[in-house]
Amino acid sequence: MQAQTKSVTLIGAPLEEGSGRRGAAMGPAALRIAGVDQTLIDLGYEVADAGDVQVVPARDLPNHPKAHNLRTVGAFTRALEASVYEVAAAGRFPLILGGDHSLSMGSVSGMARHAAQQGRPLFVLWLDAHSDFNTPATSPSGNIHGMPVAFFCGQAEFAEILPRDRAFVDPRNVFQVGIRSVDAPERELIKQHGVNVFDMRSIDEQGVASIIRDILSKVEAANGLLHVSLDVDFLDPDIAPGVGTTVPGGATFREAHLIMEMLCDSGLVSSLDLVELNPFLDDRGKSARVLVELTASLFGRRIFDRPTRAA
Ligand code: Z70
Ligand code: MN
Ligand code: MN
Ligand code: MN
Repeated sequence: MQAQTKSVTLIGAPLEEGSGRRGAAMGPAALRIAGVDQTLIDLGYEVADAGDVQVVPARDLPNHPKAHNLRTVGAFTRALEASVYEVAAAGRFPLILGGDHSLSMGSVSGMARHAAQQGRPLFVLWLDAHSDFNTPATSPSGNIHGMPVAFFCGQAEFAEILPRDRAFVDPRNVFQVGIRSVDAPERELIKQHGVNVFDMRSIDEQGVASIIRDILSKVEAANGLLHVSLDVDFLDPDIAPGVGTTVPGGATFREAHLIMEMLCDSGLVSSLDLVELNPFLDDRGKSARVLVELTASLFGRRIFDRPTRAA
C-alpha cells in the first residue's frame, strides 16, 4: 500500500469453532511457515508479529442452539475487536491470520471503531464464495462463519458479544465479489439491506478490473477506509484446495492477483483478513503459499512498474 502505512502487525487468530469442522486453527501457523512475515519485510515493511490471540470461552454468553460455539467465537470477537482497533489506532496495518471467517466479527468491528473515531466511513471488500449474511434465525448450519457480515452490519445480535452501541458497517458499504453460494433467506437479507454483490456471473461479464475500479472510486469519493476480507474459497479449488467448503468455479490465480495489484495501487486498503485456510485439507502447502503470494501483490510486489495513471 503505497500511500498507507509501512508498518504491519500480524495478528494470529487460531479459530475454527465458527466453521463446524477442525483444521482452520492451524491456519496462522501455516501462513507463518509459508513466509508471510519475511515476504513483507522483503517488500520494505516493518513487521511486528503479535502472536496468536488466546482466549477462554466467554462464560457470560449463552450456549446458543443456533450459533454453535458462541462462547468461543464471542471471546475471539472481543479480543480481536480490541487488538485490531489498537493496532490501527497506532497507525499500523492490522493483518489478521485466520482462522475461520467468524473472526471478521472482531476484526471488522475493530476497524469500524477506528474509522468512526477518524470520522471516516469503513468500506468492506468481501472476497468469498459465500455472502456470510446469515443470522442464527436463517442459518441452515448454525455455523457462525456464515454470519459475520450480518453481525458487523448490526443485523445479527446473538447476545451481548460487543456493546450494542458500537460502530457498525453500513451494509451499502459492503462489496462482495466472487459470490456463488447463497442460502435463500440470506439472499433476501442481502437485498433488503443493500449489500453490493458481484457474483461469478458479473465477474465473467464485466471482468474483475471494472468491478474493482468502480468499488475503489466509491471508497475514494467518500474518503473511506477499506478493509479487505479474503476467504480461501473465493479462489478456485484447483489453485486453493485447502479450505473446508470448496465451491467450484472460483476466481483464477490471475483474477485474484489483478485485484490485489489494483488494491495496492489505490493506497486505500487499511486492513486485511486471510481466512478459512485449512492446512489439514491442503495439498503440500499450496493454498497457504497462494495466500502469501496474493498478500505480496497487495503490499506492492509487481512484475514491472506501470506508468502512473493521470489523475
Ligand atoms: C452456509 C452457512 C460458509 C464459509 C461456509 C455456508 C457458510 N451459507 N462460509 N464456508 N466460509 O452455513 O451459513
Ligand atoms: Mn459451514
Ligand atoms: Mn466466508
Ligand atoms: Mn466462503
